[in-house]
Amino acid sequence: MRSSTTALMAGVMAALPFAALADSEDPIVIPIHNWSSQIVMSNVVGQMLETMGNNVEYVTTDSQAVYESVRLGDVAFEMEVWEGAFGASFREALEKGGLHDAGDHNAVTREDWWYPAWTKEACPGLPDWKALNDCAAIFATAETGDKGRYLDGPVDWLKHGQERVEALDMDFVVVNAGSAAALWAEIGAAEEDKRPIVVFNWTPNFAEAVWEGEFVEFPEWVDGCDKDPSVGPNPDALYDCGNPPDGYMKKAAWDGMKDKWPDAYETLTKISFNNAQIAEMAKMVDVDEMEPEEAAEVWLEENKDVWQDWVKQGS
Ligand code: TMO
Repeated sequence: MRSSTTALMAGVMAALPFAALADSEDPIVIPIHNWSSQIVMSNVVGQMLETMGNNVEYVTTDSQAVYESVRLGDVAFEMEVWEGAFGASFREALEKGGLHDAGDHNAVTREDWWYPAWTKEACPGLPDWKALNDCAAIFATAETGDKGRYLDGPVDWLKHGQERVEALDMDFVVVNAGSAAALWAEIGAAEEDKRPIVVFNWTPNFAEAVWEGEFVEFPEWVDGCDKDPSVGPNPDALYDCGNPPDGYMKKAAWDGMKDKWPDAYETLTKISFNNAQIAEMAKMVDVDEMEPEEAAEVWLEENKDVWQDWVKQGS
């Protein structure tokens, strides 16, 4: 079946000397991770590529190891390279070679320690991190003794919460949530009795439309804070800075993609989502409780004007 199609294609190409090279029929493998906007966006892009005649497959992967997978061509691209969580893994893979920066989204991102608005009533010096630390006792739980509890994201997001607590000598214990859903459950539970909490959160996300809140202001991010101990206020420690407050969100592509799927690659380079669009993608799953595939279908249906110029229709 495949070989007769190929033979037929060869005949067609020979008859049309100026025809563009067709994209490969091999599936474009798209990685999926463990937060909603990335899953929905990946499905949105996958369905977009299908309208151009591409075959698409999804694979669930670790969100740090994925940069090695893109580099080796096991997956074709990564749609959400967040500076705070993945900048280090992305830069490391860039240095090894095999993947490249396929452009920025319009979105401006931030990922860091965050608290819902009611927390500030119990700790009025917020959002300053030193004020947070002086209030550590109000965040204590049975699990953390007399230290405050900080609920960090799942371990693969590598937020270095524990390293930051040590670098800044904070009276907090870092507990990793098992999933993004556990973070939302914690905020929801605390809301009932307005219990002060501090958890990992990010923007763009659905959460900003649901809960008012703020990021903790840590010592300002300086390039190298995660690589060079002398950078940041503690001369002997890494991770003694907050994450960038205006971080990028990039797309990363396997170097071989542009030869194997030239049209799909061109589409990938054109795609750029903004904060509102990304927050909406997360909301469709986390608030409206749609399945990601369905959310992607609805998003594409409702936003044709956004994406139609990005795809090339079969000619
Ligand atoms: C990578 N993330 C958006 C969950 O911080």
